[in-house]
Amino acid sequence: MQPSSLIENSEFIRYLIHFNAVYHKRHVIIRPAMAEFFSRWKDGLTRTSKAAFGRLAGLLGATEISANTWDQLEELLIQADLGLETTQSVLVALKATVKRDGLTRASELQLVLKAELRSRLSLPPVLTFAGVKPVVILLVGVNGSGKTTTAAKLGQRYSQEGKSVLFGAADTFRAAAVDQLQVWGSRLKIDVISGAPESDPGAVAFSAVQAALARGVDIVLIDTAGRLHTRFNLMEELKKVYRVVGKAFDGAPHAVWLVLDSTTGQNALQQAKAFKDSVRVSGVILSKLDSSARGGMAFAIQRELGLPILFAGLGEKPEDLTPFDPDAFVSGILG
Ligand SMILES: Nc1nc2c(ncn2[C@@H]2O[C@H](COP(=O)(O)OP(=O)(O)OP(=O)(O)O)[C@@H](O)[C@H]2O)c(=O)[nH]1
Ligand SMILES: [Mg+2]
Repeated sequence: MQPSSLIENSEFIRYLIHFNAVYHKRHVIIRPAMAEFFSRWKDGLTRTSKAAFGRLAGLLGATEISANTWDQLEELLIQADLGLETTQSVLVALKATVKRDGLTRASELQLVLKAELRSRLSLPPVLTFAGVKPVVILLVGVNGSGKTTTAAKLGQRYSQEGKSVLFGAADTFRAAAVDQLQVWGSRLKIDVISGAPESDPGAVAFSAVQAALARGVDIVLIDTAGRLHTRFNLMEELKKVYRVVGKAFDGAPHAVWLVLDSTTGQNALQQAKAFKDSVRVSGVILSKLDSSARGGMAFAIQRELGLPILFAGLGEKPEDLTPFDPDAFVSGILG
């Protein structure tokens, strides 16, 4: 996505995109060393890389570029879950570059492909929360996508940055959901605001924001129940949570982050469209990239939804969340 279309995403931008030097400094301190950082991405993306791009070296060997090269490349990109539309558009762009630069050898395609894929991913906006307190972040997504784990990961990340954090356990649907967040809360020393089982999730979210206001907390992470994007009533319930949070604190939620399970591949696009239609989704978190062979869906997310990918989940532990890095991602999947 181009910066201009990011800027159109105005509500989100109002609070979150701000190139702030202080944040950059902190960010660098908590980031692992560069080599470790890249190897983490590489390890995390092994499955996608092996499943789809493993054949790339063989395909782009010493031969001349032929119709067969294009057919095989097409097959490979579809297999990597780039989706039909994105695959076609990548191929059109590659053919144009090959023609323009007079390339004839298949081996020369590797770099062109890398550059083309990289150009389709944008750097995540740098997130700062200057002037907003508390920043209210709603985590949404289908069942089991990784919302609660992501809440824990974000909680740890923001705590380490020196921010005070509060969890709102607005998943009142699943009996064990509150316990799960409470376990994370006690491990990470983050308080959890919860309600009675089967109570109204909007009421819990409201209480969490009120508690954060009263306590002067910096960030409230509201975990919501997993819901199928096709279930009308559940999506209406989510809209209500969104509205109620706004009543507790004007302007909230300041971010709605959709947690997408990378292993679902192209189906994640349908989910994302439905969530985007219901609540103002401002960014995507790709969870489980480490156990996915379908990481190529990231390209379609950016192309078709115009949503920034903010973070990637590369494991189950709280430290296994990293800001989305397009360079590391492309290098990782190309192996
Ligand atoms: N490998 C891996 N596993 C993950 C990641 N994120 C979450 N998981 C696992 O995925 C499973 C589901 O995670 P949850 O955080 O409970 O998902 P959820 O969206 O809160 O689920 P519901 O509340 O039931 O909708 C758990 O076993 C997590 O440990 C990730 O980035 N990598
Ligand atoms: Mg959950």
